[in-house]
Amino acid sequence: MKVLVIGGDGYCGWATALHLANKGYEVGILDNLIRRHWDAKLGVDTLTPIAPIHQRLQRWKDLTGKHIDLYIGDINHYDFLIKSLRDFGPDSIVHFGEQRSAPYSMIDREHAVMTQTNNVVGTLNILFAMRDEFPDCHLVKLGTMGEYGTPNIDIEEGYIEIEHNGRKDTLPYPKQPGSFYHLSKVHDSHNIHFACKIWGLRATDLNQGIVYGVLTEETGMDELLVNRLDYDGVFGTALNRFCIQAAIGHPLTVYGKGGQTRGLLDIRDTVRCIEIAVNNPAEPGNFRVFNQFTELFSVGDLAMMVKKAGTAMGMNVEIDNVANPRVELEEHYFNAKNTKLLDLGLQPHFLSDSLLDSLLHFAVKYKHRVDHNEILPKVSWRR
Ligand code: NAD
Ligand code: USQ
Repeated sequence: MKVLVIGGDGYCGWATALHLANKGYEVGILDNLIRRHWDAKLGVDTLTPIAPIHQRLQRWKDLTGKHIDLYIGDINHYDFLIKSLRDFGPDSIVHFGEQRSAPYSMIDREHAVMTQTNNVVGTLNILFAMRDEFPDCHLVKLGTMGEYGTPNIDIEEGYIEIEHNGRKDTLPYPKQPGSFYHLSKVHDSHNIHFACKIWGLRATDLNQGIVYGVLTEETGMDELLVNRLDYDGVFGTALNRFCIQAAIGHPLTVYGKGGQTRGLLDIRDTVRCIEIAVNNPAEPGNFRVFNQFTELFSVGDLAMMVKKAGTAMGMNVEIDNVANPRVELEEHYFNAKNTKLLDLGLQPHFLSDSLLDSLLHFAVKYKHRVDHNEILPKVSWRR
C-alpha cells in the first residue's frame, strides 16, 4: 500500500513515515520544511539535533535498504500538490502538515491568520485533489482532542446522540476549542465532513491528545534518524517540557492551578494508531472520528510524576505554579472516550511503565543544548 505522509519532516510525521516504511508500506514524505523556518524565526531549536531531511532519508536507505520518496513543497500551492499526488499515486494520505502550536497561533493577528490559512487551505486543497483525481484514496487527518474543549459532560468519539423536543439525532459533538490553532482543526473537521458527504470521499479524523516521548523503534536506530523534541514556550508541550526542565534544574512550569486535564499518548502509540487507521480505511462517504489518546492526566499530575521520577534519578525537582498565560479552565470535569482504536487492536504504552525514565535520560543527554531563555512562556492569550 502506498502512503503519502504530509508533514513527514515533523515530530509525529517523521516517526510515522519510518514506522510505515519499516512495516513494508511504500512511503512518500511531502513537507515544505516550514517548521524548521518557524523555529529559526522564533530563535528556538529542538533539544535533539535533527539532520536535514535529505541526510535523514539517505541514512534510512543505507541502514535498511528502503527508499522513501520526497516531495518538498507547500500543500497551499495546488499545482505542486496535485503534481506530487499524480507522481506518487497514494492509496492513503496521512495529513500532519499543519501549524500545530496553540501559543504560536495566539502571538498576534498575523500568526493567527497564517495558522488558519495554512491549515484550512492546505486541507481544502487535499480534499479537492482527492475529489478530482483520487476519489478512492483514504484521508487520515490529524485532528486534536482540543477540538472538544472541556465540556461538563463525557466526550464521545466525534458524534453524540441528542434527544431534543421528543426527537433524536446523532450529531457532531459540540466543539469549544481554546486557541486559534485548535479552531483551525475544527474548521478542517467541518470541511472534511462536508466533502465526505457531498463527494463520497473517505476520511478518518484522528483527534489526537498531547504526544510525549522521542524514541520509536526506527528513530532510535541511528543518531541521524533522531526525532525532534521541542521544549520552548511556543512549540514545547507540557510533559516533554517538564522532563527537560527537570534535567536542567528549572522548576516545572505548571500553568495556574494545574487541574487542566488532557488526553496523552506515547509517540510509539501515535505511529501505531496511524498504521491501524491506514489498515482499516473508512467506507466511501464516511467521515469517521477516533479519539487518539491512551491516558488522561492533569498537568499537576504530570508534574508530580516527573518530580517523582527525577528525584529517583537524583535530581532536585521543584514545581512552580506560574501565572497562566492562557485563558482556560484550571479545574474541570474531563472524561473522554477512546475505545475505537483499542477495539482495532491498539496496545498502549503507559506513562508509568518506563517512558518517563527514558524521556528524562534523553533530556539529560542533550541538556547542554537548552536555551534557558526559552523555558518560561512569552505568549499571552489576553493581549
Ligand atoms: P510539527 O510541527 O513537528 O510537524 C508538522 C510538519 O508539517 C512540519 O515538518 C512542517 O514543515 C509541515 N508543514 C506545515 N505546514 C505545511 C504546508 N503548508 N505544506 C507542507 N508541509 C507543511 O508538528 P507535529 O507535532 O508533528 O504535529 C503533526 C500534526 O499532528 C499536526 O497536525 C498537529 O496538529 C497534530 N497533533 C500533534 C500533537 C502533538 O502533541 N505534537 C498532538 C495532537 C495533534
Ligand atoms: N501547560 C502547562 N505548563 C507548560 C505548558 C503547558 O501547565 O509549560 C498546560 C497548558 O496550559 C494546557 C496544557 O498544559 O492546559 C496542554 O498544553 P500543551 O502546550 O502541552 O498542549 P496544547 O497547547 O494543547 O497543544 C498540544 C500540541 C497540539 C495538539 C494538542 C493536543 O501542540 O498540536 O493539538 O497538544 S490537545 O491538547 O489534546 O488538544
